[in-house]
Amino acid sequence: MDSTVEIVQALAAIVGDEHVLADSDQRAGFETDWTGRYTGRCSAVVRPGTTAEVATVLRYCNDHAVVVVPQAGNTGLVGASVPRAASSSISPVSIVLSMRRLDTMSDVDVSSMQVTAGAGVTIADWQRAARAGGIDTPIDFAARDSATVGGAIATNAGGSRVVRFGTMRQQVVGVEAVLADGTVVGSLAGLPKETVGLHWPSLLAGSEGTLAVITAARLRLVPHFEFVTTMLAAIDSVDATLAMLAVVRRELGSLDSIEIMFPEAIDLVSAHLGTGAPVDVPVGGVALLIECADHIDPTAGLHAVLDGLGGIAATAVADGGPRRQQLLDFRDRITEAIAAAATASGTPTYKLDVAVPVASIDRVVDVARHAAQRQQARLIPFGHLAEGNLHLNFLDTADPDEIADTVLPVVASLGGTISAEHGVGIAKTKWMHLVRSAGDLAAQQSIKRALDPHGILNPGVLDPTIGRADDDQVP
Ligand code: 2HG
Ligand code: ZN
Repeated sequence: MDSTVEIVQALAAIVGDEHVLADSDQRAGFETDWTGRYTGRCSAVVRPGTTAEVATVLRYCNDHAVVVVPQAGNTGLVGASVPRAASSSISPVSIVLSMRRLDTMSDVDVSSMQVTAGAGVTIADWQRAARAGGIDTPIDFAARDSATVGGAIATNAGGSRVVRFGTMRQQVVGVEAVLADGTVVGSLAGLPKETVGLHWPSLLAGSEGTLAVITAARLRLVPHFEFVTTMLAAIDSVDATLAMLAVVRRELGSLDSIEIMFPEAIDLVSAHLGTGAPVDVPVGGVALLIECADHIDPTAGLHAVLDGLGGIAATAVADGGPRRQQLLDFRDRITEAIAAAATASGTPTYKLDVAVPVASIDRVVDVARHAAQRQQARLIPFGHLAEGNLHLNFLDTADPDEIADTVLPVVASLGGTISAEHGVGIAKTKWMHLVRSAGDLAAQQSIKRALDPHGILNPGVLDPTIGRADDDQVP
């Protein structure tokens, strides 16, 4: 085998010396994830600038048994985009393939409501381009300034507008990607109807860099709504919240997002922002952040629907401007508040991202609270109400596995999932069998072997054989 130095030189010959970062201080920012929980070592960071360069790099790595960890915004929360120990069973040499330089975008096409974006385009830039064309993106989430289109497809990211437009998977009209051997697959033609065999966007959305490296995508756009009404509401109980959800989903065509925050989350973010919450959340209650967006002012419609409902303790409303941003901050900045608390305590946050049928969210939060109490940890629960998607953040956990072993089987028994929108990465592989049958997992591994026979693409990620205790039950 070639030495690491020879491999790095060969890769530099493909992308240019200045786009290979081999020194440890240059690599550092690419080797540890955003939360500080996942970290590893790579031989170099390689930063291709075109699809052709990605293909040549992958062909070389495939031929020389070099592990490839694709990365773009490095905002992932499950350890899928940083180097890891599992690579060493494949090869001692690994690279982070940084996709950030693939950041070009086509003109926005308003007649098809589509745009083509490189994998390294940030969600915020995608949004800016759409809005400059008088339309909007169907996806939005707090990490928009760093998270990229490629990463969002690879993890099937969701965010706050899923209630209206679906997850990232549903926004990808076409995708261009490179297989491990350098073959370029997919299409950016943007045909809403095209049925000639395998649908690459469906296969690659959620594949977390294990089947191919996404280089560009043809993305769906949606109308821009001139009027947005934002409401932070304190609700007496989760039962009242569920009753309200059913009514607003049925009656409010303008519903754009409905986010849930349990009192622990509101308290933490209020302290972080240095301001009291605009509404007091009653004991046993929750806060909801509701947004309605339309071509006519949706405020009166929102009030009319809520007026007949019980359980609303208090509301704060904004129809734009700094006041809207203030209300949004109580939701958008929770992750940042959690990260600050973790930094202060010196223990990285342990994050679970689960989804259950909405009627069961209270039960899951209860189980999570007890799991936290047993370890004298602190639970910060919040999430996306309509999808029953709960972000269960544990601060100061002594034993994260014990938390997952307690919470995830309950989630599975309620008909839920162990990952809703953050992916599995290396963080949740041990629990995949709770929600996928042995046959299902074996079929997924067969597809992986067919597309990446040497296993160079993101080894360990989504691999159900990693971290499985022998006595685990397989359904
Ligand atoms: C969000 O909804 C993100 O803000 C991050 O999915 C969630 O920090 C988290 O757990
Ligand atoms: Zn989320």
